[in-house]
Amino acid sequence: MFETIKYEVKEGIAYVTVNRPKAMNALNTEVLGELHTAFEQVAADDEVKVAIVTGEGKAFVAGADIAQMKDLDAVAGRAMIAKGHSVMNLIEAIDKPVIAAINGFALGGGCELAMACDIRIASEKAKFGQPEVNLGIIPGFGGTQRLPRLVGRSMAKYLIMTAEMIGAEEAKNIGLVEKVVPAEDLMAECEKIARTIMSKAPIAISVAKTVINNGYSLDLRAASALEVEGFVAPFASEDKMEGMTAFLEKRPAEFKNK
Ligand code: CO8
Repeated sequence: MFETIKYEVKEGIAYVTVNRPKAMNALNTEVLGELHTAFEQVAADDEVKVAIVTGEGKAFVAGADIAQMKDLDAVAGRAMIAKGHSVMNLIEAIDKPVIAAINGFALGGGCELAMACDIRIASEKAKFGQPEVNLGIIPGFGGTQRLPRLVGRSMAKYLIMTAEMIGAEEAKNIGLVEKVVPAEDLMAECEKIARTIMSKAPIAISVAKTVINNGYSLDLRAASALEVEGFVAPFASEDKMEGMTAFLEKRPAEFKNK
């Protein structure tokens, strides 16, 4: 059903793999459209609890497709940017965690795709950068906004203005990724994290994601009000009763998503 990505669901995990290895998994309009459809499926499918997004071959995603972008005028460029933003915003908006398994180059739109995910795990072979200024443009899939929020304004300006490519360890040091693991352990580590998350109360996970994302750009008072509102749903759930009862009875909790 998909041409440029692979989509598979196994044991509660949706695997979304960008699959244009010959073009370093560059994001053209077709890939963006298919990613959008895939994440709509992630959102709609009750079997899916967590998604893992990765790239086929030696790149995670080496950016937007330069061959396609080259001949776009400003109007078409704006349309492509809107498509990119709708994918990144959808990943953030769905109430299930999305883990980026960054296997290789995460450049430009690829770094931006990773940044839209909730958790970033990098192979020690991964490389990161926002090289758009080399091409005479600026980041266009959220990089000017998400990168400063992750690594601070100064570091974001440094990376965007110099177009420097950094390795996985440095990405971890500046807060761009959470963990670096040997290449061969990347998927197992992401699956381990996914399973850990799946062992928690789903309602708590989804409300935590929503409150963190929606509150992040607000002032502290307004953001705290969001937490108060978000707190109520899991607090009134059967899973809250189960979680607290299980603790007091010294047994593992069995959550039922209720
Ligand atoms: N777009 C299109 N094709 C690409 C891209 C890309 N981003 N990256 C790599 N490719 C292609 C190459 O052209 C090459 O094709 P071919 O085999 O036909 O010559 C093939 O993939 C393999 O690439 P290389 O031979 O270059 O492989 P290397 O291992 O030597 O280098 C790199 C790998 C370092 C990843 C290198 O390919 C590279 O620098 N790629 C470009 C990275 C880049 O500049 N990314 C930013 C793009 S701009 C962007 O993402 C802006 C987002 C906002 C978009 C707004 C839309 C309007």
